[in-house]
Amino acid sequence: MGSSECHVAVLAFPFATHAAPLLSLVEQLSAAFPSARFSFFNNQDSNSGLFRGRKPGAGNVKAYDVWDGTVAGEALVTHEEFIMAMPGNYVKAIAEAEAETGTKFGCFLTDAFLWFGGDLAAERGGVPWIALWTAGACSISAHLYTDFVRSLAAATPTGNGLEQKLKVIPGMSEISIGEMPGEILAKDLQAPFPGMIYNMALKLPGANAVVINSFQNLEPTVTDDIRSKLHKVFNIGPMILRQAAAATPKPPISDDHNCIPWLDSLPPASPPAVYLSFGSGLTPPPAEIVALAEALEAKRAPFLWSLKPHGVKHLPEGFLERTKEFGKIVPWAPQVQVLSHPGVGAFVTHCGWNSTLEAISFGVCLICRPFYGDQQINSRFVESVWEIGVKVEGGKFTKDETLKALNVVLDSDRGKLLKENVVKLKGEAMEAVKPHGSSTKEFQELVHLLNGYF
Ligand code: U2F
Repeated sequence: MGSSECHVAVLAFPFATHAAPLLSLVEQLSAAFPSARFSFFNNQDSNSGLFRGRKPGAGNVKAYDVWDGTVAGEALVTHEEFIMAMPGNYVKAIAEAEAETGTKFGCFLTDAFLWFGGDLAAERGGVPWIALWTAGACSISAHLYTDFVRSLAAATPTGNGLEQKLKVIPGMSEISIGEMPGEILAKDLQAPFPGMIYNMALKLPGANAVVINSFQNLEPTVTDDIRSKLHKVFNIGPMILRQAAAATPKPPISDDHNCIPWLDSLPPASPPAVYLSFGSGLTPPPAEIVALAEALEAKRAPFLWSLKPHGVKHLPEGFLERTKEFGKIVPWAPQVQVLSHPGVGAFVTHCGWNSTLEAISFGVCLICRPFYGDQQINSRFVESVWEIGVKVEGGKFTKDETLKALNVVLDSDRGKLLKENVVKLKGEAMEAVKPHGSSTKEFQELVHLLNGYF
């Protein structure tokens, strides 16, 4: 496909789980457009993780490092410092790549956070700008209504009114103002992170298309509404299931800490296992690690906990010894394989979008403790819209509230209903990625659109 060679600039945001879904999209597109070239701009740290084990220059995807503000020997910069180096760091690397190849980029495919993709495309004669939103339609909707939400928040008396539900935003009637991403309610919209997100909300309606890692039946009302605000929206997820259904599925992720054999070794009569993980970068505060540990010890259900060493050191004394018969703690788990294991019955999570979608894809109920960004909205959808899990009461892990949530999900009639709902959604996710499913169709429409440009 693609009559002539097109050179696509792919601009990744190097933090959290942003660059990986973008690379996954690029791989799907590069298979559809074998004669196109994809230059993947990202910081060195993220590129080295993402491209580890690949032959340099293999296929039609090539990684380029953008400067991230570090000077040799210095610690990695913060997100804020990186954002302050933008867009100059990308502009410089793009100019170097264009000089190296002698061709201008004919398309920009960027993480939606990188709002300047549209400007770079316009500077090259109005070539297309395609943006990938790595979270759900529900959170992009929130950003597109930033000015409206801020005006509502400003009109509420201090502190009160943040519980007001956003009934007038289609599909968001269960979400309260206080559950909006912090960047939307930020005092200073010029600060680096809120500024980047606000610019994104202003610029995205100018993108030729916005691609979302979700599927139509998951958020139909929200999606239909954002379709009316953006040029084109392509819901092509869950990408993790699309990958599994692909002709050449990815090799399984390594299981360095033997999580799967451990799950396999649980006796058939054992209660369902609890899996705990808080995404790529979060570790709950020490008091919440203690509360979680106390709840797990009291519950005595098997548990697998992805917890970094700096979190392990806050576990109560003797906890590891006392729980060694039924618990396992690892610094990193092959989460997708864990969630697809039949022995897992509950997922304690921060509700990052990838984790939420992975739980849905494999039919596992969630216990949510959101921290920042879209996580509050995702958790509210989990509890009140899809009814596939519960939020921890009070917003933080305490022993009693965690135990209560575990009991609801694992051992109650409500838990059975949540399980039925998540299994139903899993079925819809699997339908979406079938050859005639909605996400497959929308991916083909994206390819068709790009074919017109390339
Ligand atoms: C940010 O996401 P995070 O990286 O914090 O969290 P997720 O979106 O849930 O993605 C975590 C990924 O890391 C994998 C897991 C997910 O694909 O399978 N993983 C794993 O394989 N093993 C582990 O032990 C732990 C995790 C942000 F914080 C969120 O709010 C956003 O929704 C998200 C997307 O924009 O980015």
